[in-house]
Amino acid sequence: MKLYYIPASCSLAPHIVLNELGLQAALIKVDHKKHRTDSGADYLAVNPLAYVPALELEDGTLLREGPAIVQYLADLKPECQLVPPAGSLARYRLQEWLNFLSSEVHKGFIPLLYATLAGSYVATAKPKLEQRFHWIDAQLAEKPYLMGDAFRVADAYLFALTGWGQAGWLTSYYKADIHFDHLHNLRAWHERVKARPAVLTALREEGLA
Ligand SMILES: N[C@@H](CCC(=O)N[C@@H](CS)C(=O)NCC(=O)O)C(=O)O
Repeated sequence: MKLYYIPASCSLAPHIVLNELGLQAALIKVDHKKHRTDSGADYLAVNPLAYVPALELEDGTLLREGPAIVQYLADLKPECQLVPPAGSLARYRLQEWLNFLSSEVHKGFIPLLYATLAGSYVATAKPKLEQRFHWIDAQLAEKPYLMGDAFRVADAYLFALTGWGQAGWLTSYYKADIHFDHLHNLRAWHERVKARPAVLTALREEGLA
C-alpha cells in the first residue's frame, strides 16, 4: 500500500492508524503547491482532485477521503479494535464522529487557516468552530477517548485537526487563531493521544516531533 500525505495535514490521521495497526505502507509525501510527490511524480495523475489523503492498494486501486480510508485500514485488522464491528450501533456512532469531524471541524477550520482571504467571514466562522470544540471538550469530560475507553480512528482524525489550533500545535504551517487553553478535557486528551507510541512515530515520520 501507499499513503499519499502532506505533513501535519488531515492525512496524519490515516498515518497514525497505519502505525497503530502495525501495517506497512510506503509514505509518499506530496507538495501541495506543485502537486508533485517527493520523487517528482505528478500527483494529479494519481489523484486528479489534488488533495490528500489517498491510499493506493496493492492492486493499484485508489481510495480517497480520510473517513473512508481510516475505516478501511482498521477493518483490515479488526482485532486491534480501532473501529467497532460493522453493523453495530457503535459503528454508526463512529461514523457520526467522523462525519462531524469532517464537515463541522475540518472544513470549519478553513476560513481560520486562510484568514486573510476569508476576511470578515472569520468573525462568523470562528465562534462556530469554538462552539464545536466546546462540545467536544464536554464529550471528553468522563472518558479518556472520544468513544470511551478505547482509542478509535476518530481520535486519530481529531488529533490531526487539533494540531492546527493553539496557533499551530503541530506545525506553524497549519496555524489557526483558535485556542484550547480553557478546554481542559481536550488538552488532557491531546496529551494522552500524543503520548501513544504510534502517534509519536507518525509525528517523527512527518518531521513534526
Ligand atoms: N474530503 C477530503 C478533504 C481532504 C483535504 O482537505 N485535504 C487537504 C489537507 S488537510 C489537502 O490535501 N489540501 C491540498 C489541496 O486541496 O490541494 C478528505 O476528507 O479526505
